[in-house]
Amino acid sequence: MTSNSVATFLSEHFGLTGQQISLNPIGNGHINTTMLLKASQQSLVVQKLNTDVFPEPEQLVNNARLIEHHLTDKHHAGDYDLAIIRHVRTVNDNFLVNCEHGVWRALEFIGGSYSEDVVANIAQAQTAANAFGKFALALQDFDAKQLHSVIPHFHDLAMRAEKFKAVLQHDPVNRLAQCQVDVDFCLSQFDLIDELSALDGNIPLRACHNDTKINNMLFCSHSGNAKAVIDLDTCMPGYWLFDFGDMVRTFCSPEQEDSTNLANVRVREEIFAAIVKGYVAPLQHVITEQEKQSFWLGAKVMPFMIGLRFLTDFIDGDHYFATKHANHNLQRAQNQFALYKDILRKETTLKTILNINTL
Ligand code: ADP
Ligand code: GN1
Ligand code: MG
Repeated sequence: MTSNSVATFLSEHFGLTGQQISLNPIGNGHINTTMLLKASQQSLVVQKLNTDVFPEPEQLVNNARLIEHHLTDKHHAGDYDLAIIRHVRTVNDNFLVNCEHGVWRALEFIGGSYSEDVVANIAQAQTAANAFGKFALALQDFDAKQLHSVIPHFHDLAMRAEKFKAVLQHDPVNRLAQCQVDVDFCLSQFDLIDELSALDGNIPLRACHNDTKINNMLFCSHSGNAKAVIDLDTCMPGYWLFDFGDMVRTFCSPEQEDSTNLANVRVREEIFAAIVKGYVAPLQHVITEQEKQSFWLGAKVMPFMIGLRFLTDFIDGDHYFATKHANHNLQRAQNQFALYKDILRKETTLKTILNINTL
């Protein structure tokens, strides 16, 4: 099937009509293939789901639709003011279509919007964190047990460490020698696992987004306000510290996640403060003291854990994350470890910022 025939196939299934149909990639996601399907009257975001990562695409869609319904009720009650990304039905009343090119779904396209890979300024960080906070608040009374665990143990550092050690044993593509320093560094950091397990039972399990990357926020092209929280694929029960930590991971550095300019990979403290302010404000009446205390650990753990996952995939031969070249996962991992080290260096300052802004 050519790209033209995929476009035709998808437009027929999702009921798009007209002569000029185009299909072009959008965004920088590492897992699914996300494209804009454009016809003269309408555009849709179409995604080829990565069925190695999400072997049960029906469960993924079910989860997202439950959340869509919940947010829609909140919206009608005046309790949620962001746009809600809805799945689009096929002409046969399904949400998924299969073709020789994979399993596809379509989402309503939100026009007049953009996303960022690097946070541009303090106001933008606060706006995005506030929107993720509103999203978390809206899901506060959602029964997280309804959600299928599409990737079990997703933010379980102990499981990630086990996978890492297993791949080290096999070194399947002989890459270990190339990254021994990074491997040794990772092996020296696993006390974090005990720090995390000490939290179990002390903080509530919440319905979490679990991928609060800055590029999973849509901003309004005119005002710069937050328009929608997107990419609900990994919404599952979890802890807010991970959503907080993933914002720190992806908002704070002035460099892209795969930048090799490690000298400039650092936490912008003013952006860190903006995340705390923006995220905690909507949650202030529901967040517990222990949860606030846990945010420091979230800020540390997320850059380390995602770095560990990139490094694991590098050693394993790049099966999980999409890569553009042979060292891509290694560069991403080294970038994340540089950020993690800067967070550790700035512990006193960042903890003070956290305390002042969560009083
Ligand atoms: P991925 O799994 O590839 O990360 P996302 O759902 O995050 O998929 O989408 C990738 C990018 O596509 C986003 O960063 C955003 O720029 C754009 N995008 C996604 N959904 C929409 C939408 N509903 N309307 C407009 N743009 C979107
Ligand atoms: C992946 O799909 P995307 O690019 O939004 C990954 C996240 C990582 C992120 C690192 C299902 O997110 O967990 O934090 O890359 N998603 C999955 O940038 O593994
Ligand atoms: Mg995304």
